[in-house]
Amino acid sequence: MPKIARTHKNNIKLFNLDQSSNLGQLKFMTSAEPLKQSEIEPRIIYWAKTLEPYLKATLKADGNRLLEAMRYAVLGGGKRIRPFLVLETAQLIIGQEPLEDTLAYKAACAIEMVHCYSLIHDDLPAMDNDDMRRGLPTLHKAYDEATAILAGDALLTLAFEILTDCTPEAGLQLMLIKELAQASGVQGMVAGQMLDLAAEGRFEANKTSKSLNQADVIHLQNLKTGALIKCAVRMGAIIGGATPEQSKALDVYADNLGLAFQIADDLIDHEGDADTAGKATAKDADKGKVTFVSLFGAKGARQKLEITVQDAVESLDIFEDRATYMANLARHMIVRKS
Ligand code: GRG
Repeated sequence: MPKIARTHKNNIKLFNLDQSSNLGQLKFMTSAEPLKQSEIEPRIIYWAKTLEPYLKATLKADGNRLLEAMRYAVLGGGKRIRPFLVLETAQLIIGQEPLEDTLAYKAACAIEMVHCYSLIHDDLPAMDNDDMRRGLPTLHKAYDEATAILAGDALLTLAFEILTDCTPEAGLQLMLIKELAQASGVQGMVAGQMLDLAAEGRFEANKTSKSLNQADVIHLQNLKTGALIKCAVRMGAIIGGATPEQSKALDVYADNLGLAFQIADDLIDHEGDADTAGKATAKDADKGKVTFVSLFGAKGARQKLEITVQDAVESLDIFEDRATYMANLARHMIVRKS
């Protein structure tokens, strides 16, 4: 494996899995009042830390180049937001702390693998052509393009293999497989990526970017980013055995969280610095991309973010103070910098 020095100091600070987690009860607030970064970080680190052994066990090092590349992409940091959502939602419904549920951890591994595959492929020269990801050289820079394509392919298929072995209950297995397949492919993330490239004018003879309206941007982002975030919450709800009323509330939460996540991402691209973000910023404007910032301006995008976070928080009312961490994750979108 190529020796790459980890250069992104903030990544280490925020997601150092060896640091001891302060799991004290987080403050519960009913408004969308933004959190300080530190108020949700312990919980993000907690789930990331408990997930890590499962990821490492699934991707055991054996000197094989393909597997090493997959390990580089998966084990090299990341906030693990989608696993957070699977595990936190399952725990919310099951009501057991700590969560002793191998199924939930396997589902969390599976969705993180799909997410990592999407990042590898998104960074390729044919897509977004990025050199940095999670504060490290992107996979095709650290290895080569062919290995990066194949590592992405292998992660995607491995995700589904994990789900075929996650529970003896065949019906439950199939529900999880269907959720992840629908969210990842032609009805979800891949379709969103295709719309994104089309909006850039990639498939036009003159390569002119398209002018999208707000509804177009929301539709595109719901598919590209929102579908997998919603899938994470839905997988947690399925594993926990949520009631129809709980599932409905969680769907509303997930829709708003996905939107808030994307608006925050647009603001990071517009205002953030590459060192803190762990990836190149100021790319959207250069490409003439229509984003929430280009549609509403930075101030307007921030207002929309706050309203969306408020909606996400309110959708959790039926859980009273048991959904504090999930509400706080939504509030975190207002201050997130990476
Ligand atoms: C190539 C099939 C295919 C899909 C690509 C997810 C995606 C679709 C592209 C990523 C481009 C991007 C930056 C989208 C904005 C939202 C997003 C998914 C950000 C990255 O997710 P984080 O912040 O990443 O959760 P970490 O590194 O923390 O896991």
